[in-house]
Amino acid sequence: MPHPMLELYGVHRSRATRNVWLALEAGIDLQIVPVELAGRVADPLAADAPLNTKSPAFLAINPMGGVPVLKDGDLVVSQSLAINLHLARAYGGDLGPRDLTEAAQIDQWTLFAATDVEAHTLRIQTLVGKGATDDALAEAAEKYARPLTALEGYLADHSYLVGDRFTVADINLCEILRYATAMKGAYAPYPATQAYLARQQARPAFKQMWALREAEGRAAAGH
Ligand SMILES: N[C@@H](CCC(=O)N[C@@H](CS)C(=O)NCC(=O)O)C(=O)O
Repeated sequence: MPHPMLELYGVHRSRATRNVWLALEAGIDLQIVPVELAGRVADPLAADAPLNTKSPAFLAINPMGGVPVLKDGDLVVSQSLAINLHLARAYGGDLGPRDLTEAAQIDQWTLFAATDVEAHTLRIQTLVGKGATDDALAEAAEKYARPLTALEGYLADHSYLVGDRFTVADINLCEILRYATAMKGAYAPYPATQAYLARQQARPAFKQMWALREAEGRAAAGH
């Protein structure tokens, strides 16, 4: 679908993955403007530092100092999930809502992901990264059980979250569920959720997004 020039400030190794996945699903041409995470830059405020999340020029665009940020003409949108909702509605065809009912359902699942799931999955990912004990991981998994049990019940008889088709709601939730896969067997007690996530991650656009992310990681590591 023809659309105006869309610029996404960020890097593939960030929450921009969810926007890149959606863009690849919808055939949206998203130009990446590289903005590195400050924590990955030796001296983020040095004169020769690459544009990063602490650069004054980037803070002028997003005072929160977080990527991604979308520029769509004069419209500047931060918050990765809001960016996806906008892209889906404006340029995503059936990835977006067909009516107000679907719009409410997409919002519901997106906010479920942001407010009921993300803190748990990020915590689990961080604990795994720090080499936490099995006990600490089990405790984090236990705290994650409530939203997962609710989701498992829904997915037991739904293939997708909204409208019996793949939508932006699935991208928004799956990218947030993904963090907890750092913990081996995190979704094993939730077979419908595990199978749902595996199905979405088998989509060509997800794999393309992941390849871009890995290529960026290799380039950053200097090989
Ligand atoms: N809720 C925001 C979070 C944005 C955010 O914190 N992004 C991280 C990268 S995923 C970041 O830019 N961190 C700043 C930094 O590390 O300097 C969103 O979903 O866009």
